[in-house]
Amino acid sequence: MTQFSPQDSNGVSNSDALRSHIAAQPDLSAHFGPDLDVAEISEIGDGNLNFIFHVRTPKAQMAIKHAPSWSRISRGTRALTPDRLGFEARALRLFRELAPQHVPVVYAYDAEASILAMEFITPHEILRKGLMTGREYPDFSDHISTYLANCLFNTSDFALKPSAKRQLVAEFSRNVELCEITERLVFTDAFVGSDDNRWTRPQLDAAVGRIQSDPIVRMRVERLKLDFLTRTDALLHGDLHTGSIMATSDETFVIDPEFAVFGPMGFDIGMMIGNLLLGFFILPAHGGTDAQRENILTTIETLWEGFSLKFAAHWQQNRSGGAFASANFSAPALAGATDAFLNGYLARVLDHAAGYAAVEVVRRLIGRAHVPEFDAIEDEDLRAQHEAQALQFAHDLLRSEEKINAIGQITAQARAACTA
Ligand code: SR1
Ligand code: MG
Repeated sequence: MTQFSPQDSNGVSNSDALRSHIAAQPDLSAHFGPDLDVAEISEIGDGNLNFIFHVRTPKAQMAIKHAPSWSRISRGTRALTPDRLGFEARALRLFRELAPQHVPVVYAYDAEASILAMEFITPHEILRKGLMTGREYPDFSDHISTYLANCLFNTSDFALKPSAKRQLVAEFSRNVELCEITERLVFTDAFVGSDDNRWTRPQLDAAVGRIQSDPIVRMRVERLKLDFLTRTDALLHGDLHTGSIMATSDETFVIDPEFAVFGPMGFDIGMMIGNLLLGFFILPAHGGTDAQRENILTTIETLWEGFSLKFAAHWQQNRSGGAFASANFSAPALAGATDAFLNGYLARVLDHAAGYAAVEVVRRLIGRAHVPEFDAIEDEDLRAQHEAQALQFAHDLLRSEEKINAIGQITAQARAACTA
């Protein structure tokens, strides 16, 4: 085993170390053959935790992810288990089996070196960046709803036998350090308060104070957090934001599931919707048109509609798990009750998703980990104007006593928040 450190804590990359490491791994070097000596290696990651290297020769290329024993955002000062990459490798392989068109191939995972070698997705770009420039993705909602329905249904008790499900739950329950980040950054710090928080000051001070001192919001977020901690509906991606998606107008890949854990289905769906909404709120500051904004709302609506239809199709055709006996369908006394059960289940997922979407909007604007589409706006008053609209939207959604039972309620509230 070669000792491997492609990047030191000061951010200086070491391509030669990576080249030597690949050369010493037959399954990796076989991809490149003798061209490995002339392979171009560049660090292309822009995430908070890891480094991504693009290794390419004229004949082959791959993405190599390295997880150091600290987080990138901390520049080496905050320790973080490199085991996170093992959970990512395992989740990627599982999700690839369930949604092959939307998950990259894993070539190799080396736990000792903390290296994950994957298919290099090209010419796709990070969805967050594309949306920021007003690019449209007409098939995205179809793709992501397929990914979500396939992965969530097929890792749930509707598809898995209890013994298999419990083993998977136990396996991913060990992803404790990354879950702790979510528990703290998503559900706690932004709402309870933390020195790590940051927001556009003083413009947003009052809005932040209103959210953090609202007992209805605080208790709703506690309930959502409790559901995240205790429910094991399905294996979640765990960090499904628009920076975890690579897309062209006709292909979509979901990457980066290092936060994978069992949890409520609405968490992944809500994270996705929340991040699309962040793109919606900030688009005018990037010169986006009303039509482009409306397109993001349509994407959210068709994402949910596609998910519920595809989930229902799995429910009809692929129920092989421990939950919900097939005999229920042939019992005359239960006619209609089975549909009511599914509809009730999906209604709960949507209501959860609405809550998690609102939580995500808040924490990305006032917590520690912001999103680049807002941070890129240098004019603070302009940025704060759109942040305030997004915060008001999320605040109203979290306060609402009315259950969200149609996706149109969320998009209508987003539209209304921009005209209030
Ligand atoms: C310290 S990591 C901050 C955030 O980046 C990741 O993408 C997750 O969203 C996490 O909350
Ligand atoms: Mg990530």
